[in-house]
Amino acid sequence: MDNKKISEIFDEIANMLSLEDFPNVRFEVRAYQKAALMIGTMQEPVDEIYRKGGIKALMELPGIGATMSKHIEELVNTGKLSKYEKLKKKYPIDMASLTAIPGLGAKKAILLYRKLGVKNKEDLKKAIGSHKIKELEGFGEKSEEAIREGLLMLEAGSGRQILGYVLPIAERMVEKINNSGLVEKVMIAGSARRMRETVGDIDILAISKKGPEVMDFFANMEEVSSVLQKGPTKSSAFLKIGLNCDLRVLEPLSFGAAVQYFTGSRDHNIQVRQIAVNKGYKLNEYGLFNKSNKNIGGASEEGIYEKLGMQWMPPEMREARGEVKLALEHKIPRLVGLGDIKGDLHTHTKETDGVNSLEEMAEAAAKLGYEYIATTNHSKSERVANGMDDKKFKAYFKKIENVRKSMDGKISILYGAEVDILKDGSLDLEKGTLKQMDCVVAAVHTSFNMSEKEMTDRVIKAFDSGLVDVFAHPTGRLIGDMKMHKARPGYQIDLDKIATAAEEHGVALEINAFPDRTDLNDTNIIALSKYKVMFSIDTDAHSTSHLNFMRYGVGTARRGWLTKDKILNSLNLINLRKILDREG
Ligand code: DGT
Ligand code: CA
Ligand code: CA
Repeated sequence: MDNKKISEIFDEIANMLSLEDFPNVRFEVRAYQKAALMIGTMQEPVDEIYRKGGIKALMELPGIGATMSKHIEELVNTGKLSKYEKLKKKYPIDMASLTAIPGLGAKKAILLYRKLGVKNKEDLKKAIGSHKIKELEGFGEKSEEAIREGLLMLEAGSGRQILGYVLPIAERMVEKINNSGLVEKVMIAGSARRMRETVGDIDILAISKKGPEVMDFFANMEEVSSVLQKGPTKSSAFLKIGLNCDLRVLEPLSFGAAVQYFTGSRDHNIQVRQIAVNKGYKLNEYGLFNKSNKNIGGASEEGIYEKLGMQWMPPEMREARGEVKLALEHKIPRLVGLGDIKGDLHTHTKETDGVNSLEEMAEAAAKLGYEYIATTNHSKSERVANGMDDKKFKAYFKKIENVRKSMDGKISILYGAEVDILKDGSLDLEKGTLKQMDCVVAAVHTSFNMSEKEMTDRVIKAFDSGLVDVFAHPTGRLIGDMKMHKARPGYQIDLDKIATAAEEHGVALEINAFPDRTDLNDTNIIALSKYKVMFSIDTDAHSTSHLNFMRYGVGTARRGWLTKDKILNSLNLINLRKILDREG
């Protein structure tokens, strides 16, 4: 059973439990929500962790206690969970589908069930169609409209899935194919190799002399749900995660051309093919052919670009945004890489809505080779996230001092907050509290429905305080689909004005690496690269395992062509401090 399914079951249990009335039900709901979040955002499959290390290994996972471990065991072994089945009998509602709709939470879904008998999306559509929802107490016209729009938004969803969910699965499949001993080489191509924020299908390429055996192996992989097409050189399967996967087996001499072709993007390929035509060559997925129709392509993609007089470029750049011209001029920049990242400036702990302690977060960051980590918990307005007031921050500061000592120089801990930018542009903590901090991350979490001008002014007013170091997830949009968040369009904001003000005040704009945010995204970054503003690539980790999301932020930065000198957290601590310590 894959992580997504387990996570969904825990989430549904949480939803159904929240309707129950017994002492401490809130804590139990919270435990299921936490477990759902942890498993839904984990990069390793829990069923494998259980099979390898049993209950003990499960209990070591952040946010997973004894009860949850037993539940996972039951799910992996029997495919079912008795607690879940019992609750489902009591509340026969398709909560997962209903609560996935933006604008519809568990409480409202239950009310709709009780009052109108709405059990699933079909029933909901009927209720909307007959305008019965707005008549209900606690709903009204606005609420009905919000649900209707949410439903439309969800159904318009393209069937694409987020990279942070797909890539680890694709990588595991590649590893298994590699370990089969049947292939000489195997790799991921397509949008996943280009680190696009969502993936439509997975493309895998292999070199092998044993095509039919490779395809048998592929067809029998546990990730595969059904085989759609099976031939000696190309097979397609529908995966259990709900995406297709294409596997192609190639000759060594065609591999370079195939890698180039299937990495894409399509628009990039069209431009590259034109370069080949101009040289009197023919380029397709089988090779690069000269005038006498000889394949001069070879095994590597570098070879293809070289023979076309082009510099090789990172896959993230291949979106037909001017990279072909740069490659012809041999001016491809050296993009920022994961190895350039020296720390994470936006992380949470269990003091608010995270699951790990500061010690655990700092240890995990040190293991990643970081020089520093900023601990940036929510401020008081974020009540659902258990945000802290000034007094709590001051107490937390003392705690940081102790953890700093216990870290014994392994890593530096920067004291910070993710402070809310309130509706009027003021910050949710006192000036004195914020001044004491090393790194102030500011964010908009409320009143999304302002006009573009109001929102832009609100944020710039916060910058004017001179206290903000990083502006978190600048557009507020959410792709959704990763249990942490529901899909949501961003608020209206003028990013050009924001970048100008950020430049003036020395505020870095965040590239939030949490896979269902990726905010700023690639197109935002490209649009803003004309400004001198710095970017901060942060994970927004709510657990130690989320610190590994950094690669999605780096991928996004690379898709926006960013070089290291534009990245705040590529600076070493001494240089970072010079920027953070400036007086506002
Ligand atoms: P996806 O799957 O929608 O996330 O995006 P891709 O880029 O992985 O697209 P996919 O899987 O349809 O095809 C993989 C690559 O194969 C694509 O990036 C470029 C290449 N390709 C596919 N169809 C065409 C085409 O009609 N013309 C050209 N030049 N290349 C194509
Ligand atoms: Ca694809
Ligand atoms: Ca494909």
